[in-house]
Order: sequence, then structure tokens, then C-alpha cells
Amino acid sequence: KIPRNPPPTLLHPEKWCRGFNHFISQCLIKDFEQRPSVTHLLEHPFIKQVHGKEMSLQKQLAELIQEQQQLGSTAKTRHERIHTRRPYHVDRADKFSLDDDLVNLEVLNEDTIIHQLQKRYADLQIYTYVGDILIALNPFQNLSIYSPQFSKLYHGVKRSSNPPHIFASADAAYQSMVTFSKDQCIIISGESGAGKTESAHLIVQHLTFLGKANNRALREKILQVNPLVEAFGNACTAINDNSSRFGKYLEMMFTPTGAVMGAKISEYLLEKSRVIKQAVGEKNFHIFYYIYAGLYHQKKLSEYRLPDKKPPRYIDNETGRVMHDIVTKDSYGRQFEAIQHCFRIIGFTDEEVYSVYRILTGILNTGNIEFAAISSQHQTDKSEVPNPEALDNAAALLSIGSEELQEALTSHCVVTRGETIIRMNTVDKAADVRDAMSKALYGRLFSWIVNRINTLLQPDKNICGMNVGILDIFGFENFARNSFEQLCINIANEQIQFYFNQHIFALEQMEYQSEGIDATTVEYEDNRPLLDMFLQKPMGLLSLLDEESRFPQATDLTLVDKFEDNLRCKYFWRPKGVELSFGIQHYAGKVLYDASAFLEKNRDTLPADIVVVLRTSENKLLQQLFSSPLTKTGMFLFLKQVQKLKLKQYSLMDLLSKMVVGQPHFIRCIKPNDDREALMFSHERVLLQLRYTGILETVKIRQKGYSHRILFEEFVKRYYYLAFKAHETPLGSRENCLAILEKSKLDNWVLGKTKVFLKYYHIEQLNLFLREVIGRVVVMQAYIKGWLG
Ligand code: AD9
Ligand code: MG
Repeated sequence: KIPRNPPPTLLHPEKWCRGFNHFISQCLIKDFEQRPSVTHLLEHPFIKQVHGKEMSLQKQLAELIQEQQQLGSTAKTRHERIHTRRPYHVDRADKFSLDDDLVNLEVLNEDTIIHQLQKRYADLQIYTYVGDILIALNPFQNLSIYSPQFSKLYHGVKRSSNPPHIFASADAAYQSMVTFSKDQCIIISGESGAGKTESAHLIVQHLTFLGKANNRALREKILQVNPLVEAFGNACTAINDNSSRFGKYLEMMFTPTGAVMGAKISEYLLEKSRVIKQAVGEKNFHIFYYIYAGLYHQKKLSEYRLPDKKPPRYIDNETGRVMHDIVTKDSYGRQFEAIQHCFRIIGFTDEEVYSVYRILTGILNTGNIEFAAISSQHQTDKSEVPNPEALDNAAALLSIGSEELQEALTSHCVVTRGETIIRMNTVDKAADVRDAMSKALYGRLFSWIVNRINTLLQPDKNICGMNVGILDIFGFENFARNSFEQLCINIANEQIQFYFNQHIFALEQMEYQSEGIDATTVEYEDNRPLLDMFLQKPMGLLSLLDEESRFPQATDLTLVDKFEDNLRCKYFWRPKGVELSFGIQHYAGKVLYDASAFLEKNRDTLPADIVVVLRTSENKLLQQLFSSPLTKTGMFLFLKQVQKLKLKQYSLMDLLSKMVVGQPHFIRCIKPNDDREALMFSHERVLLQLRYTGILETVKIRQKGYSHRILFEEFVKRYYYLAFKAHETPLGSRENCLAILEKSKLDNWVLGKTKVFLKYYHIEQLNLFLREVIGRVVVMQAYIKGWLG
């Protein structure tokens, strides 16, 4: 009567009654060191007594145990670990040890590190560890290392059994979550085009593999989330054909036994301005091309009132190119089908999807509305719409009145002394209102889609689960021309870097001091002064920007003047001769910004007249988008939100850790060249990234430092199985920690005043021991449970 599906992974014995555990520990787990083999267990009097002769049961039990035992095998010394041969490992005689972990380098400097990365890259070993941190070089080609076989290969095994891999990092996060019932987060960083989004996909892929419950439909749904939101939030830029134009935090939720049960996305700072205008060589959000091409091939353009000779203005900034691509290649059309599939699988209703299409095509039609000046006797700066068919089309798709729309675009109400006066809009103003409307429509539609996905993937509220969050934001950008969007993106990256520094360097070194541990300090580049320059109140760059945005007379020039007057530090400068330009020395390099339209973009206002019209829409979804302020699913509330918090001194650490909760795991993506060429390794470009991300310092601190610091109490609670019987409840004392550490035969750990200081590899070893022990308990639990019926 062994249950068909024993707990897939670990069911912490604590969750079972102590009586059972006592029994099990009495019967089976005599001594941790003894490590009874399968035969040992089968020979055990208890098992024999119960089912001694039932071979099938024995066989099943043996399989179960074997499976569990694969999780952890005999502990090896660190030396053995390093020199174990692994599959896919290309062994080469070289003056640098071709090791998987930079921490093992004997000679440590920029040259040795880069040499090792370069060698590995040439062998297509794109992943390398720095202790518990993963470095991922973008291969710029499809590798055959992400199949389900690889997911299996990396499932629950020791990290050193296989070459470094993103699946191993995902696995580590998953195993920590299950073993300690604690939320985890994976923070992926790197400049634009370095491979963050691809990495995020691979992590989701592996986590869905690990969290396989019997709910296949749910897994399918989760796998469609990224493609769907990326169709709406990604676009082709000068650096990356699939560049993320929003920040994304995807939380995958699991049951206490590690089965996936739901997901939630938080989106952050979508680059809405892309809807209305794109830089030369760049494109609008993918979805617009998909839908236009899809409708073109399905011969449905007229239904959505779109022209079939020339794409709408918003998606046609490279004259003729888009139409040519759509007619000759069918890839956009196929993508449209894929998106329809995503909507269906995730659970959007046909009506909802139809409304989304109407809004998208409504936006495209809105972009085609033109304005021309008309002069009347009294007013010379009035505007009218010379192409009323565009206006009618937009109004029809948005299910609003055409006249009302025209009015809202070409005029606005002002209330002075209780009187409402209607003022006419100039041509420029009307065009601005039109574009503001398109941006608002798209921004709110995007947020709605995200919220809807969250509702559809919401787990059962009755189960108290845990999650692994994956943070994938837009990477650091430095274009020929950098605007407000790049500033926001780069500040966000500045904050991620700060978070990394805090975790890897600052917190660690603070703890050595307070716990009286003697560990060499490692110098690192602290970007806090730069963040202060951005975020301090009231004189930080963002505060100044907000302040200036409130003055109606302010211009972008007065803004830059204000910056210059107030930001007196080495990170800010103003180049001579270019009025609207200012430079920032970011952690990742110097960027020159063009302040044109900064104020307007920061104000991001939508005239009330437009809101009023949109609220009259007969499209229920559209009505909903403008009926109430959308509740933002808050991720880490930085930038403006940071300022809303009435903090004298902001602390991103606090903010990030409030939002991105859980134990962080870091993945640093590196772009090997700017030409997106496979196997091309630009020494210079990689070195630059290694420098600004502080990889050399990270290797040093991982070599010398103790990346894990655990309170005595917590340590005993976690690992007491390793030295005590399952039914015992030892105190969280220094002595008991010592007992566990000695029993586990680890070396190089240190005990502080209140904490155990461990190297990153200790954690892996301890967890493997623990899983081995718990694994046996679980098998027995399953067995006994089945036996008792
Ligand atoms: V941005 O900041 O959103 O502009 P990312 O997200 O860092 O950027 P992305 O993941 O989109 O970069 O990767 C850029 C391109 O590199 C992808 O479109 C792939 O063509 C390529 N890439 C990245 N990682 C891999 C990989 N593991 N295997 C194959 C990859 N190709
Ligand atoms: Mg990306």
C-alpha cells in the first residue's frame, strides 16, 4: 500500500508528528555516519517484519530510497570535489586551471579571470561560478544544453557533479526554498543584451520542471506568461532585438512540498513613450507588428479599420521596411498566432482578447489622426483634424463618439473662479494630447494584462506556500542619444548594483566586525554617493526634476541649469556648448543625456477631458481601464515611489528587501561582444563589465570570506538532524552548533558571538547531508503512511 505518489521531494519531518519521527529514528536512522545502504534498510528487522516477503513492495521501496539517495552521496573533500571529472567538461592542459569556479584560481587578478572566462567561452562553457554567484556569458547562438535531459541532470544533485549551469542556480534556489520553507529570489543583472531575459526564461523552465505537480495545465499556463508579457513589454532597440522595456519580477509559488501552484508578476516602469515614437533603427513594442501582420495575413485589417498598403504611423518609422517584412516574411504573423495561443492557455476569455485587440488597433488608428491649424476671426491657434476618417476609425475601435474624441483632442476645459472655460488647443498641443492618450491607453492595458494574469494564476488561498522570485529588468543602456527613459533605466541598474554590493560586501564585512571575526576586508566600489545624488531629498536629481516639473514656466533648459546649480559632485557634469546636455558618471560608465522633453515625460499628464471621453466607451475593458486608478502591483518601489516614502535617508536595501523578499541568488550576465557574434570574445568589453560589476572583488571576498552567517539558534534548528535524533529538540547553543559542525566533518568554518560563519560550499554540503537524512525519513514516512493506510 505504498502511496503511488510519495511526497515528490522533502516533507520536513517536523511537519509529521513527533511520535512517528521517534519511531523512525529509533528504527532506521541509527546514526547519521553509518549511512545505511538500501540493502541495509531492507534488511532492517522492522521492514522484514512488516513486508519481508512482499517483493514488489520491497522493490518499490528500494527505488524510492535510491531516488532519495541520488540526492546526496558520500561527502567528498573540497579537493575531490574540484577535481571530479564531469560530463561536458573539456579538460585542457593549461597554465590556468580550467576550473568551473573562479574562487579556485590560485593567482587572482583581472588577467587570470578574463583568461579563464575566455578559454571557457571558446569551449562553449558559458557559465562559470564565483562561489555561489553565477556568471553567464551570452553565447549568441542556440546551445543544446537546455533540454529536459539537462533539467534532469541538474535536478537535486551536487553542484560539482556537473559543469556550471543556470539550471544549477535555479535548482539551488528551489532546494533552499523546499528545505527551509523560505522564500527565495534570483536577481539577474547585466547590461542591455547580456542575456538576462533568456536566463529568466531558462530559470522558469527549470523551476516548472522541478515543481511538477499533477497539474499539467498550470505548468503550461506559467510557461506562457513570459512570452505574453514580453510581446507587450519588449521591443527591438539598437542593442537588442528583444529588449525588455519594463522591469519584471515574476514570483513562482509552490506548495510546502514544492509543487508549483501559481505565479504572480509585478511590472515596473514600462517605457510608454515607445508607443508614439521610436529612435532611428528601433521599433515599437512587438505586439503592434504581430497584430498588424496577423490581421494582414488573416485578411482582417479592414475589420479593424487598418490600411493594408501602408502600416500605421506609430509602427512605420522606417519607411517601407515594416510592410516589406510583413508581406515577405510570415514570422510576425506566426508570432500573432503564438500570442493568441498564450491568451487562450492562460485563460483570457475570447471577449477579453477581442477587447485587447480593439484597444491595440484603436491606438494604431489614433496615431494616424492629424491636426492642422485653422484660423478664425478671433483665434488663430485653433486646430482641426484634416483626416476625419482616421478620427472615426479610432473612435469606432475605442467605442467612443467621434465628435467627443475630436473635442477632447482639440480643446480643453479650464475652471477659473468656478467658471468652466473651453480653450482651444494648438496643433502641437493637440498632437501631444493624442500621443498622451495613446501612451495612457497602452500603459493601462499593459497593467491590466499583468493584473489579469495574476488573477488567473492565483494559487488556492488556503495553501500557505512559498515562492521563488525572478527579477529581470532592463539592462544598463548607453546609446548615441540618451533620454529620460535611459536615465530611469540606468538609475534602476544603479540600484541593483547597490543591492548586490550590500549583500556581497557591506553586510558581510559589518558582521565580521560585530561578531569579532578576523576576516580580511575587501575594497569595493561603493555607488552609494551616486545613488544619493539621484535620490536624496530635497536636493537629489529626481527631487529637482519633480520640483521643476511643477513650475508651468519651467523648460528643459531651466531644468539642466537647476541640475548644474545643485548637483555639485564629481558624478555630474555639463558639457560645454550643448545646452540641453548633461553627463553622469554611472557605475557602468559615462553616459551623456539629452534633456529634451524631460519635463514633459516626467509630468506624464493625461488631460481630464480625455479621461472623461474614454470613460464613456462601450468597450467594457476600456471603461474599466479608466474608471479607477489602477492599483499597481508594487515591486520594488524605487524612483518616484522612493521619494513618496517619507524617509530622510532612503535605503534601497530596505526597499528591495521589503519587495524582493527572500534569500537572494545572483546571476551576472555578461555580453562578450557588441556585434552579437557567437564565439567572439572582446577582451576589452568583458574586462569593462568585470570591472564595473566588481567581479574581481567578488572572487576575493568569496575566497576569503564567509558568505553565509547563520544564528546559532537557526543553525541548530536547520541542521540538528545531522547530529541529533529526529525526535530530540536540542537547544540553539554554541555547543550544539559545534557538535553538528564536527559531526559533519567540515573544515574552515568559524563561530562568532551569535552566529556560525560558513563558506558558500559548506552550505551545499550541509544541505546535501541534511537532504540525505531527511530523504530517508520521508521515504519511511511515505512507506509507513501507506502501510497504515
Ligand atoms: V535587455 O536589458 O532586456 O535589452 P537582456 O534581457 O539582458 O537585454 P536578452 O536576454 O534579451 O538580453 O538576450 C539578448 C539576445 O542574446 C537574445 O535575444 C538571444 O539571441 C541571445 N541570448 C542570450 N542568452 C542566450 C542563451 N543562453 N542562449 C542563446 C542567448 N542565446
Ligand atoms: Mg531583457
